[in-house]
Amino acid sequence: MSDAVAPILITGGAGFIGSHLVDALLAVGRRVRVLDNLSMGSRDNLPLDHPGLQLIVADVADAAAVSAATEGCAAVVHLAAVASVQASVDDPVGTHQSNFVGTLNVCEAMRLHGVRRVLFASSAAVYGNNGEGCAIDEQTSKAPLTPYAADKLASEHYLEFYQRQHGLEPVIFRFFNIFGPRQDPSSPYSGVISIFTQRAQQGMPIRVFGDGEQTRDFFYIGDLVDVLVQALSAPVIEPGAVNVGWSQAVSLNQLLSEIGVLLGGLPEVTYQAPRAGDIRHSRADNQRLSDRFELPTPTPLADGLRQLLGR
Ligand code: NAD
Ligand code: UD2
Repeated sequence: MSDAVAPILITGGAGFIGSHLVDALLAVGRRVRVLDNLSMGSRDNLPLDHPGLQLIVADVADAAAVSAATEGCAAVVHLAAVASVQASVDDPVGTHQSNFVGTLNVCEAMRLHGVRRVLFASSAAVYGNNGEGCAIDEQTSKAPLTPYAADKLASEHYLEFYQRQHGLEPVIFRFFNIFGPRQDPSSPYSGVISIFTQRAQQGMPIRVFGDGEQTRDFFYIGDLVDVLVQALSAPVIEPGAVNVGWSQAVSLNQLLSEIGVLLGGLPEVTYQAPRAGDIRHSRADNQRLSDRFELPTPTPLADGLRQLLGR
């Protein structure tokens, strides 16, 4: 089956990032197969009546299910993971099944079925606190501080082993802080933008952990999907992971100010103790990203927030 008609497998495709990628691929006529256990993702995120979409409700820790889903695919985008750092601290064994064994199952399935291109969602978490206060490049030494981060880094190493040993073509992305519609705000550990915008819209008090001067490198989901689609068909895969960020530091206080302007005000904002292990400044050096991909014009934070707030 030619690659042009073979489906793209997206593990975790019913989630925040995955479901936007599903939309983008269907829109250009690609067939998509989603494997997701719906532990966080939802059917509501997917156009289930679209003829080009197949949803397989299964666990990436189930090797047979991953193998069956991978057979006949042109490429894999491996997004499935328990994305909560806190969950990995509370249940390292359970989350390891999703966040590492899942990756190993994807590698094995691709080897078995001769599928070569795989995009992998790693995280800036692999850097720990290293590089804090300056732009973090991909050579920054790794210091995974949590089981979540350790599983992401281990997954990177296994993908690179399968590249050397079995000819896989992994594109490893280290996402900084992705935001946009469908990012689930329901957990205290959900993305800060999803939490702040939801609570501001509902007039519920907002809690800032720290003084609000901590900064993050926010990257809108539409811009990320643009890059992922390019990476699926890039003719050449160069070695080495790629940071995904705009190299722009935005503080939580700046974020709150932007939300306040868009909504015409904010609910009560309280400043509490910083979270244990919280990183104060996180900003990507994105030179490699811009060298390897045609970056879209960055979606300004205010525009991304408008999409979220429906304004
Ligand atoms: P998400 O929770 O919305 O998506 C993850 C999806 O994986 C969900 O649909 C969930 O149901 C599914 N899933 C979880 N465990 C599974 C399992 N065992 N088997 C099958 N499916 C399973 O989160 P997201 O923000 O879309 O994250 C996607 C990927 O990007 C994750 O790997 C996450 O670690 C990574 N990432 C995200 C960010 C960010 O800012 N959103 C930052 C760094 C890395
Ligand atoms: C993000 C990822 C994490 C990991 C890490 C790597 C998410 C949700 N988190 O963690 O998985 O990849 O990046 O660097 O994708 N905050 C508040 N109030 C709230 C919620 C958050 O003050 O109600 C603060 C929080 O303490 C932190 C900042 O906002 O200082 C950002 O928190 P986050 O969880 O959105 O993202 P981060 O960078 O801590």
